[in-house]
Amino acid sequence: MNKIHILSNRLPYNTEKIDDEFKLTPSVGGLATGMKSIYKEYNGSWIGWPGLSTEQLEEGDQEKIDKALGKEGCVSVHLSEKEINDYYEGFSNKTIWPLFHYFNEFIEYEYETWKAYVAVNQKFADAALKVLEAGDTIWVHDYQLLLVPGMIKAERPDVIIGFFLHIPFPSYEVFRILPWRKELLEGMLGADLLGFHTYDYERHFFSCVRRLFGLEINFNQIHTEDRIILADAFPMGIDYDKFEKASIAASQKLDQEKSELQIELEKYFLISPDRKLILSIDRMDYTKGIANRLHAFSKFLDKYPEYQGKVTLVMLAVPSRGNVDQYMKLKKTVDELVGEINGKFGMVNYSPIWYFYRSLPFENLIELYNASEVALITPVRDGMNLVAKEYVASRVNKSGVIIISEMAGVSKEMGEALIINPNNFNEIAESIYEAISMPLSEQRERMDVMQKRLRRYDVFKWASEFMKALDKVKNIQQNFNAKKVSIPIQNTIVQKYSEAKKRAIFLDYDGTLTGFHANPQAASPDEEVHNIIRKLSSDPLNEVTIISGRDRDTLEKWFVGHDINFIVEHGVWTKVKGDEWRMLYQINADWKENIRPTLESFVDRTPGSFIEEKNYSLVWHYRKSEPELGTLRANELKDELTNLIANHNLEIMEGNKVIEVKSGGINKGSAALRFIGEKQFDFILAIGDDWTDEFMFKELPDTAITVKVGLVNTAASYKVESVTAVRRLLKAMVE
Ligand code: GDG
Repeated sequence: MNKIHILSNRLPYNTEKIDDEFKLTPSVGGLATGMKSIYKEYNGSWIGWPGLSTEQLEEGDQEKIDKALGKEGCVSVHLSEKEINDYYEGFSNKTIWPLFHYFNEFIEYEYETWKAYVAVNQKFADAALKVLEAGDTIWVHDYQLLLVPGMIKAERPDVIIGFFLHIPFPSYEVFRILPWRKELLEGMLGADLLGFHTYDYERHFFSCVRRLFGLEINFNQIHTEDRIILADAFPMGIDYDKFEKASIAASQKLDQEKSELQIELEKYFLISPDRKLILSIDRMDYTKGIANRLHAFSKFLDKYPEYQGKVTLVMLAVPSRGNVDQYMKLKKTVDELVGEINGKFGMVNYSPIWYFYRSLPFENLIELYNASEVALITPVRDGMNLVAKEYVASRVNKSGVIIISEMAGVSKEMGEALIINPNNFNEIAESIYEAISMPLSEQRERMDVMQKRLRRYDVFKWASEFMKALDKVKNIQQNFNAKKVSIPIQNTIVQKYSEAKKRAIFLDYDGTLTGFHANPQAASPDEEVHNIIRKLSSDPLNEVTIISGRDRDTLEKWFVGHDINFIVEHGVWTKVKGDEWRMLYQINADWKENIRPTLESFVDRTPGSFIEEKNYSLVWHYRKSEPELGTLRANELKDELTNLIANHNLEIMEGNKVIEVKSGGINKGSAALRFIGEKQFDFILAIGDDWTDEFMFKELPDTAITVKVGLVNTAASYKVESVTAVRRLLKAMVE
């Protein structure tokens, strides 16, 4: 069976040395839970750092750890203190983390930590390459390992790679700030499937891919030179059952089984039954909006003094990255704010805020979820936020209200929650009021809908949906490969070529013999193209034809001295070698004056676009425009043109970053057929890249070898991935 491996910064176990042996305790996080079901079921390995630096290990320890973890199917990547410091605490947490969470002022640009990030990513990739076998799949996780997909793909193009980002993907305007933006994106594009929590992150990613690499994106498929990459939103779920069961068990505990925390909680409510708890749980991180929450809570107590003495905020802040400057400052700010608010509103038997700066056992977490009538989740940025989902799953009696920041991914899935802007303290204060005064029936209605959804789309469903998408991308790529000109197919084509007695070869120019240029006039053939065409046309058995949408003057000038035929302007003009230019159809160009003003208005409104005028067509080019605006305007223009050309014998053709209006009834297909006429060719080859070439693929006889450049659906019998591959094929024929 083909295996599925998992790769993440940390392995799903904590390691502790007891009596010279290493004891493993499973991690309880959502990722560990979801992924364990996958890698064990599919017989794969989990590759990651075991959590102790090499300096913390004595001689022989590494082998012991490897052995203990090996039994659980884990492969350790050992890291030194310096590596952890530079790659993890440095580039991952001081550069990528603030950048992806829009904290530009916190970003550090250190060449040293970037180098370490590259080197450690390579270390992870190498560890993966050691275990990967043919047909295997690997699923890489999160922002610490953005380069790994590219590194694995470079060595093992056959392996299917998934990547999931657990934090937001920022907008292009923020992402572009980073000096190493292209490298990071290139690394991610090594994956075959990219998963994000929300559609917003996905579209930010697409926008970066378009702007930084100019790649084509169709729906959610990215077309690179040799692959199709899928990206999609997979909102991560939780182990719903686990929280529900734990919550039921907690509420059924006998007095002697109750935890200290539970006893304290019950005492609190004994003082007055209309007391209420508001809960917040997060890592102490500047992205979580902890200070915002405190300001808003203070505002609430000010505005609604009747709740002083009755409403308490239980705030669990788990220590995180405590040796980083910004985190130390944050801790200080939070400590001071808590002190201030407790000082201002506290009473002898009432503290407005219970503040825990530590992590609590799972059992206590559930008790807090159970006891709190409101959950207050206020991040200023958060990829998803699982605490919100855990709170909902734990509310077995369906009471409780959840307040969520619109900046957390989870808000997209929870329309029934009270959604707030974390910077609007007044709005948060009002939402707290609304939450604690919400009628029970409404609480239950809202909770019920959220629970049903979270139960359905739990962490196991999330993982299986991702796996399904990996299968889908595998199929898409296999379909592409089925038509791809592989070495054996190329050999067959060459064989047929050499056995043939009379050959017709139709070659499109832009995107086929040569790559695209921002300025179409700058795309003249290079020496390699001249050599190929010279060799092809010097064989007396060959009829070589350049078949293009370009105008005749340009092509004739570029190919002066070559003994070849031309079919240009999509078939309007033909020139058989040694003969004059001939117009195949009687057409006129009077219509141009009616269409030109429309195109000009689009040029004015779309910076970077321009009009190219050919004898019988007008072309609007937008390759140099800002990509999203260009695509948007192209759709608008098509729409306007469709109305304009009604009742005229005109056609709109959409090429690669161009929209062309031309006289109707003429296309490369009919022109190529006319050229063949009664001649008896025993080898016909046609190569082209855009949909104007599809006419040629469709109309040529079935025996013709038709080749599409690019990965999209086509009527051609074969595909190649690039201009380079076209040249490779032609060279193989002539050599
Ligand atoms: C990143 C993204 C995204 C917290 N305190 C205790 C404790 N926890 C558990 C919670 C929850 C988890 O930690 C926190 O998960 P979040 O999703 O809220 O946040 P991050 O740690 O920042 O995670 C985030 C996530 O990845 C998944 O993709 O949602 O946006 O930033 O499960 O229950 N658990 C225990 N004691 C604690 O004191 N036992």
